[in-house]
Amino acid sequence: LDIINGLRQAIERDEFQVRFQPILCAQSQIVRGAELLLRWFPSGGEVSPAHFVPIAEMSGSIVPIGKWVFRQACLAEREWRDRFGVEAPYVSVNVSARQLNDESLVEEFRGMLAETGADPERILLELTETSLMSDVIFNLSVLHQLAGLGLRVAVDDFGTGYSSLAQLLRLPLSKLKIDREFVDGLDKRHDSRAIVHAVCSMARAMNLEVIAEGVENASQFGYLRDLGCDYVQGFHFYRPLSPDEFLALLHEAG
Ligand code: G
Ligand code: G
Ligand code: MN
Ligand code: NA
Repeated sequence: LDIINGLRQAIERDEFQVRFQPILCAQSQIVRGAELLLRWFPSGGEVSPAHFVPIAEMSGSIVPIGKWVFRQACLAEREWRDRFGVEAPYVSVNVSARQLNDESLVEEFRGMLAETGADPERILLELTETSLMSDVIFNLSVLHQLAGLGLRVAVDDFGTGYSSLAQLLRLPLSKLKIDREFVDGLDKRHDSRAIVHAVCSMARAMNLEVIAEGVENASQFGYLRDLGCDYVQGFHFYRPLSPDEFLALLHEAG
């Protein structure tokens, strides 16, 4: 109950912060994007999103929180592009299934894009495979409206759900994020290599780019590069960084 009420007041109390985890081109290892990850610091502590996001989804707070998060993504996109021009990284943002059921979502996103001057084509919405398949017909219409704003859509945690190829082909997708579980298995299990290989070939045939998340060592990275994965993200490269740390990294690289 404390957490539910706390989440309801967290925005006005200014308790949320964002982190950016760099996403690199697998070939050049240049930073091309970043995933925005939410952090909550209620008075005297920190609560992990793994704990509070499911509660926010259940209680409905994820709707206003998700709008706040999207606005942070817009502000970041605008700032990075002002500083770095065409070389600026794109920003990737997690969107919960619950947000898609909010009637005002599309208009609110449209408004925030206009207000901030963010480029929608450089904002990637990450939706989990499970949430995309939960209410397929309804989600299809919302996703097409979001894509109509110019926003990009990625399937997060790909490989853990049960989407059919036919369903995937109806979604306006740009990227697949292959789940950490398969990346983790790359240097241990033959079947993980087969799965990553199959996902990369399928994505290429569908004209989608593949991001591997949770890359923790050089051996996993080697497999991913050889298997034709486009982008990599994980502790082997960078942990989630504060906005200032991320900007410093971009300045160093530039
Ligand atoms: O950031 P990691 O640190 O611990 O995130 C844990 C989980 O919380 C992941 O499943 C991640 O997708 C989710 N998450 C992190 N930030 C956000 C956010 O802004 N919105 C939503 N819906 N989920 C988030
Ligand atoms: O579910 P989603 O993919 O949005 O989750 C992102 C989560 O993965 C965040 O909690 C982030 O901190 C975490 N993460 C990012 N890189 C790594 C990694 O290399 N290993 C592990 N175990 N977790 C990671
Ligand atoms: Mn994600
Ligand atoms: Na994921």
